[in-house]
Amino acid sequence: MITIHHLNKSRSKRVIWLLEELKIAYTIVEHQRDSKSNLAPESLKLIHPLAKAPIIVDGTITLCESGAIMEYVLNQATTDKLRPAINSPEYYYYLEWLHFAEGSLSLPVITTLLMSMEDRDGTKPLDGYIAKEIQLDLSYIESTLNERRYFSGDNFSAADIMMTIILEIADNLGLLKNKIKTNAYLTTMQQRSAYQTAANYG
Ligand SMILES: N[C@@H](CCC(=O)N[C@@H](CS)C(=O)NCC(=O)O)C(=O)O
Repeated sequence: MITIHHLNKSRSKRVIWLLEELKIAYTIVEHQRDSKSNLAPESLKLIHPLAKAPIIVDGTITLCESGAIMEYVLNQATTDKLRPAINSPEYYYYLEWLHFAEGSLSLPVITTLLMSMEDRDGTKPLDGYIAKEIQLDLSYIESTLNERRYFSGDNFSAADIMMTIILEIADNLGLLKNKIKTNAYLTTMQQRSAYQTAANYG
């Protein structure tokens, strides 16, 4: 059975909602935000190194990222009613919006939220937040690449294409210093001939 690690006032509402729509059984483990920092508690870190909600655990699978979890849950469902048929025009609209929510919209919305908190109560949620988040993410990437050759395992996948391009920006900003595995991974990706064809376009 799927266990949802739920953080109050968080995106894990998406997962509960989806499971309810699909009438799939689940259990919830509740985690409470720290009353001062509003951040997730240590208990969430014990479940996944990123300590971000939602996280689900189902047998040997532990998964974070709400969009990935939506796909996981839909793959367990006996009906495909909440995901358009692959290759239909609606499927691609579906994919675009599924990724848009976290890939594009969330950055400006959450940044506005954090900035409004600064104005409201004089705290400085942005102070150190970005640097801390980057280190958290880059450490997670480094430890993943320490265990796996590619992001999804032994084989190159589209996930590597998605990750390489954003990691190059991080590298250009000097954020990958001391990230030995990540730097080696980037070099390997940049040696692929298809990458080089794409890079020739500037
Ligand atoms: N892109 C991630 C975002 C995860 C995320 O930032 N979750 C927030 C709650 S909505 C969180 O755990 N915040 C607590 C913290 O950063 O300590 C997703 O869609 O799951």
